[in-house]
Amino acid sequence: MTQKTFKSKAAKEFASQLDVNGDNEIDDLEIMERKIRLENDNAKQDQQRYMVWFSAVSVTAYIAVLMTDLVPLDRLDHLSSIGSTWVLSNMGIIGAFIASSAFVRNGKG
Ligand SMILES: [Ca+2]
Repeated sequence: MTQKTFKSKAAKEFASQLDVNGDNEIDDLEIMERKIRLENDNAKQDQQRYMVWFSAVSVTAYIAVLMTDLVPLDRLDHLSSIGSTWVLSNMGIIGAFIASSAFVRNGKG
């Protein structure tokens, strides 16, 4: 096995992050752990995007259905209290996602 050299400081820092146990060697287990961690982070971010899309689409559909004649006026009172909670909680999910994305993008997270 040949010794690898790193030309840039960023590459050296990245390699030092891969060396989890600090023995100055990057073995297969450390690379596999990094790969699994990246795959898990990617899956988690996909899940968050799906959740936000579901929230946005479901709130839009809820409001659209309320605007039609599908819901009789006498049933609207029953739906208004749970509907406002539904809309506000979903808007909270969307807002939290947007805020956390901006926070991470700005390099603070
Ligand atoms: Ca190591």
